[in-house]
Amino acid sequence: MFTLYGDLGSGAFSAEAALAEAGAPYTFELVSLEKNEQRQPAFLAINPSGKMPALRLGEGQVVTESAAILLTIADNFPQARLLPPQGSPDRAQAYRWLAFLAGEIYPFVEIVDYPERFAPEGAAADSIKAIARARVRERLLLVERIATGPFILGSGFSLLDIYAAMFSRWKGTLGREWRDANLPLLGALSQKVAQRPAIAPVWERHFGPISS
Ligand SMILES: N[C@@H](CCC(=O)N[C@@H](CS)C(=O)NCC(=O)O)C(=O)O
Repeated sequence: MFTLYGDLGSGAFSAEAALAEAGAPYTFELVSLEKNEQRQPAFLAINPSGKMPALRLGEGQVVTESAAILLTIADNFPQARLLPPQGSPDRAQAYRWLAFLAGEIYPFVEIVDYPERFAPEGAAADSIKAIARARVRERLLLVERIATGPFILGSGFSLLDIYAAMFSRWKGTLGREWRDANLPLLGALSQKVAQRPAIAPVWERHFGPISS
């Protein structure tokens, strides 16, 4: 049994969708971002960096970092084929874009969500937020260009689709109007991800109906 810690609509979506797609047994422990519970001692004991998601494996060990969690789930459930075959060109592309989303985009989400953490005394948190949002948009547009469909990789559905769809749903980070006008392919991809039978209920809990 796995235990997933996180909030609805957060990075925990990607981990939960992967667990559901793999048919893994898991429980979901809610950690409220609104109540700042990720910074309380109970959660810091699970992930000292105060970030979600965190996944407790059956043996009790904890894995954090969303990309590491996704790869761990793929490793644990090879029959779910959450990644293209090992050694294939598409496997390399899956690693490439997972790393891009995790390393080049996710850190800017913290700046958009919590600009005051990055604004020294007197600095304008609003302009820092605007700059970070521009970087997220610019980089997600690179992912939009490769999402030619139906899935990002020619070999078919993978973890990358779950992860990219999640980033494109964060309308608070992207701005809903901008997202709808600029990410049509990621929008179509999100529909596909949201409609997968195992993921559909997870998507609904985290993001509501796909149209919103
Ligand atoms: N590098 C981390 C980033 C995770 C992250 O920033 N998660 C957000 C929620 S989507 C969070 O926990 N934010 C709370 C905070 O920064 O206090 C990962 O990939 O898991």
